[in-house]
Amino acid sequence: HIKEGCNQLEAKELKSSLFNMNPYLECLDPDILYHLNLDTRATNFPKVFGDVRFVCMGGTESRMEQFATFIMTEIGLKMNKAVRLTNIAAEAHRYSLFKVGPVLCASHGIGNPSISIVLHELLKIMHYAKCQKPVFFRMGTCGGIGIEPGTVVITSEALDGQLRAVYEVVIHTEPQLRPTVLSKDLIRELKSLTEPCTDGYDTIAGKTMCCNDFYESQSRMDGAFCDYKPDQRTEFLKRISMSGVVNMEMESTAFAAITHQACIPAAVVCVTILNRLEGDQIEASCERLKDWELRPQKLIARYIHKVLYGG
Ligand code: R2B
Ligand code: URA
Repeated sequence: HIKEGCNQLEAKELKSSLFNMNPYLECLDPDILYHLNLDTRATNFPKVFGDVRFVCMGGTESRMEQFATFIMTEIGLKMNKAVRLTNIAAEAHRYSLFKVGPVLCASHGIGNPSISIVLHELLKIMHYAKCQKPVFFRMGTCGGIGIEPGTVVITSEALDGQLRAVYEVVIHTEPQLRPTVLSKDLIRELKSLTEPCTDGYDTIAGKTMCCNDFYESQSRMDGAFCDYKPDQRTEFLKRISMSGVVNMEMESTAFAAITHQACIPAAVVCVTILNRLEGDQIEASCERLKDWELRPQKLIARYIHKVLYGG
């Protein structure tokens, strides 16, 4: 379904509220957003998604459904309690997508490849719907380095496994390094919304190392393979800690680079679920993990509430 004349399309900017969008999108009719089970012919994007101002992403489908329900009451939208929110992307069986007024909640799975796919499709939703100045958040879990489990970390810089502030994409066999830039204003704003005395836990800003694996790349000793010794693990964790890294997770570089490429302000807020200086296994109970996972959600909800209603 390539529109006539588009085979020789000159690269030109589409009129969009986003920057650097693919000029060839104009040639697609429809454009099928395969992983979200949406297409531009079947769905009126401006009508369905035009009012979206906040896109909130997190790893799992259930956490994003929970956040969607939570944010609904936070922003004062009412729904019959017996009715469950609809997962718009359910039929695709890959990611979940919930819309609560101006808030779009999407799951992203594990790792940069997974989040990058859904980010491409979410950005195309923003583009086709002509959303004005959306803000993106990733809320998640992470391993803390030398900090109390349960601490919330707002990422100041997203670094890759080589401590570079880049997201590497290999295109036509060539690595391209895309800068990972997060919004300094958002970090400041989020920090200002913490309530250290009443929250009962710390919220700090610091560098995040984004790894392509949970086990070896994060220097765990409990993976199926392990070619290093405990003292090498300790040396690695201490070294990255000395360079300002306070936590490790698996999506922040793609998230920061892709949102930056579209000039979208974005922030990463993760709760630490263990202190890696003390171990590798996640020993916290399910109840405790559930409680910790709410912490990034609460902070982002405060931000959304403030933007929508002030004070
Ligand atoms: C944090 O937790 C997940 C791995 O367990 C991964 O998605 C991440 O970034
Ligand atoms: N997620 C990670 O990627 N690493 C951890 O240690 C915990 C959560």
